[in-house]
Amino acid sequence: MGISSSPVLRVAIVGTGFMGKMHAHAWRTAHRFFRMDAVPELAVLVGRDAERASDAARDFGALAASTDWREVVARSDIDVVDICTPGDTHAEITLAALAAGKHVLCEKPLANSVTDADRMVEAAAEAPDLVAMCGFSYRRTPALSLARELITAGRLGEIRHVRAQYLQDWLSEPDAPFTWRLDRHRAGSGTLGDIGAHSIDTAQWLTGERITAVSAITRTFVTDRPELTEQVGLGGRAVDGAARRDVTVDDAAAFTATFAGGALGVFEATRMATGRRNANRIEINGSRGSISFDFERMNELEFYDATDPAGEQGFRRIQVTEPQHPYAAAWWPAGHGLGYEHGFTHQIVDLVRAITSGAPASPSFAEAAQVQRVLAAVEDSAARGSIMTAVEGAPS
Ligand code: SOE
Repeated sequence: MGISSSPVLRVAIVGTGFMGKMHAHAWRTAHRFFRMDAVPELAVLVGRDAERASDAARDFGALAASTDWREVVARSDIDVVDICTPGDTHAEITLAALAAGKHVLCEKPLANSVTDADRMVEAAAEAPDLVAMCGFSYRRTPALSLARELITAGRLGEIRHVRAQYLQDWLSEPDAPFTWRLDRHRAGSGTLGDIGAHSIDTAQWLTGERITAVSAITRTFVTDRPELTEQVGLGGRAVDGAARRDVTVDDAAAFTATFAGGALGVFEATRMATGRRNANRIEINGSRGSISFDFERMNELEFYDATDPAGEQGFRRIQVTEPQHPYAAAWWPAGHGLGYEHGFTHQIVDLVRAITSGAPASPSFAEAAQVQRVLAAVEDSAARGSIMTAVEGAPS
């Protein structure tokens, strides 16, 4: 037994891309800043290409590399399977991992279809002793966690408006190369499922209300792109004259929404908002106040309290770095701030604590499947001329 007397939690990450790298960082960091009843060990990193998996294992701090996720998932010395692959593989890997008695963390969106999402929900329900969480990491940004505390405490009163935009621009260039995120078979959808899913989850989680119906428009502005030569970050490089491949997903989505409690929602998601690198924004207006958040200023939350004295009302900018703020006490002194990666570390902390305490993890697969139903309703509405479309299973 080393310095720590805590048991070891042996983790297998499947996927060596952006999310595999980010999750590895979170697994390496969580127990160094938060007290947990188990110490994660990054036992193996799985990738399709042997050389790339080996290099990534070295760089990400994994003890070993593999190209066979089925063999890894079946190993008796693995406790957690962390799925960081494109959506077309989520269901198959999850079902195998749960059947093998492994806890599962699965990146968002949960699946590429409601059918697959429901299969995953059912498998998780049949394994009540295992934890199954979906990686909507923005929930664990301290400012959004604080927003939820304010809303849950009634500080906004009756919720009337939800206004969410998720704006990126890494696909603005028509010759930004074709990647798996532009292939419907691999990704399930484009901007809608990639980043619109975050807005849908955040809105439902913050308000505690499900979206019940949507009216949507989707658009593909660039219909074909050059084949990728080298992956770099979210995109990559293509050689001059590379063959072009048809884009089979949306570049942008815009939709209105009704919520079960009567609120109205307006949503926009795009990866072609030139100049906006990662502007994940949400504003919620209630009868007693409002919150406003922009991830490009992720350590701040704007809060308007309509009960303030008339002459003192206005949006106050809260720096969410005080020790009493969610997760903040584990990090730096007030005012020093956190980054994108900290939400993923907080996600691992909450997952490990759910595993060691036996408490349910959130977002559960059932919550993530509800996001999947909204995604399906958005695509259905857009395909039928933006007709208002009910979200399957939502309260009418
Ligand atoms: C790409 O759009 C992406 O990496 C998303 O896939 C992530 O979920 C989001 O956190 C950042 O942007």
